Amino acid sequence: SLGDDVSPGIIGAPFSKGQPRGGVESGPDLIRAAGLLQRLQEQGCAVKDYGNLTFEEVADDEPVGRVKRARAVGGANQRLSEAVRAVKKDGHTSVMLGGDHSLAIGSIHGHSAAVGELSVVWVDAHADINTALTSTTGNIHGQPMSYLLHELHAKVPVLPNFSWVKPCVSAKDLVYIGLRDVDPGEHYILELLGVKVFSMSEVDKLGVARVMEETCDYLSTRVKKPIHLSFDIDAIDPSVTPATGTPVVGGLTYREGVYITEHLCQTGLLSGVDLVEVNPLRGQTEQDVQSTVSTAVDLLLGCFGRRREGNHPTDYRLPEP
Ligand code: 4U7
Ligand code: MN
Ligand code: MN
Ligand code: MN
Repeated sequence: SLGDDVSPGIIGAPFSKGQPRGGVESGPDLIRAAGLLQRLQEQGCAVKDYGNLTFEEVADDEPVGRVKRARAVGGANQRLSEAVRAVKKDGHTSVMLGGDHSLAIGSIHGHSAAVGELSVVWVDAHADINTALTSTTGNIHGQPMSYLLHELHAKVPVLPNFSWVKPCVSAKDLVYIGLRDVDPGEHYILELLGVKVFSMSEVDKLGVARVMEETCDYLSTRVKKPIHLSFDIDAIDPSVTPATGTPVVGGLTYREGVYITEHLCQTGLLSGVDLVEVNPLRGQTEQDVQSTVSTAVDLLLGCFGRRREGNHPTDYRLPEP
């Protein structure tokens, strides 16, 4: 069985200030309460829970230009970066439970600080590559990739509490899957940098199996780098995962989402995972929240060896009559 050779190290990041809606800070506890740790153990994973990070209150976090809560977001991500780095140094596959997607800054930065150059697979309805200056909302959860890419370094102002962030990802090592709500400035950046994008149109055209084949071919044409998967739950269709802050119609099916995680697991290169933007306060009913959270759990199980055909421990023996 898969699973016995990988050990997830779980970090909860109950942080919401990369966007305006409360509730997303409950994500880590909800995902744990849905049985993530037990389910990972049942499938043979030696899982370690590092608990939830705590974040300092920031007084007078006035907007910087249009950008909101820069000091809080910068401080939280600095803390997260250190935590992810430590989990990687302990030998785990890091699993960051958000929280909003601004947390990808610290998660990817810390992952890269521990292991060096990474491939990043970003599964999302959105590209989250606005710079502080192209963003029309000022919400940093729509900007994380801009702080991480070498190629955008000269276009990104240094916000307060962001001086520790050093770009650590190359545009050629980034693949997007599931895009369907991309701002004009973001679309310009993606084209300018030649970033590999499988929007929902490509998923429709090629099917998810070819998308994943092409994703892995593309990422492994040069050296095989450890993979960081940053999974925004809003990549999945809101009929399945409605409890999220920025839902967009026309998303991935549950099966397409799970297939992506199964495929990345089978590469043997998955080294860090983010699961972000689960917000129980954005669900209309209890069922909305349940469906969103249990999909998040299933995506994470797929990352760590769960196969829909079934699994069994390598030392499984039939009982003798
Ligand atoms: B998420 C947006 F303008 N692009 O920048 C922005 F449409 O982490 C949305 O993917 C960002 O959920 C969504 O605010 C961020 C907007
Ligand atoms: Mn999104
Ligand atoms: Mn996102
Ligand atoms: Mn969102």
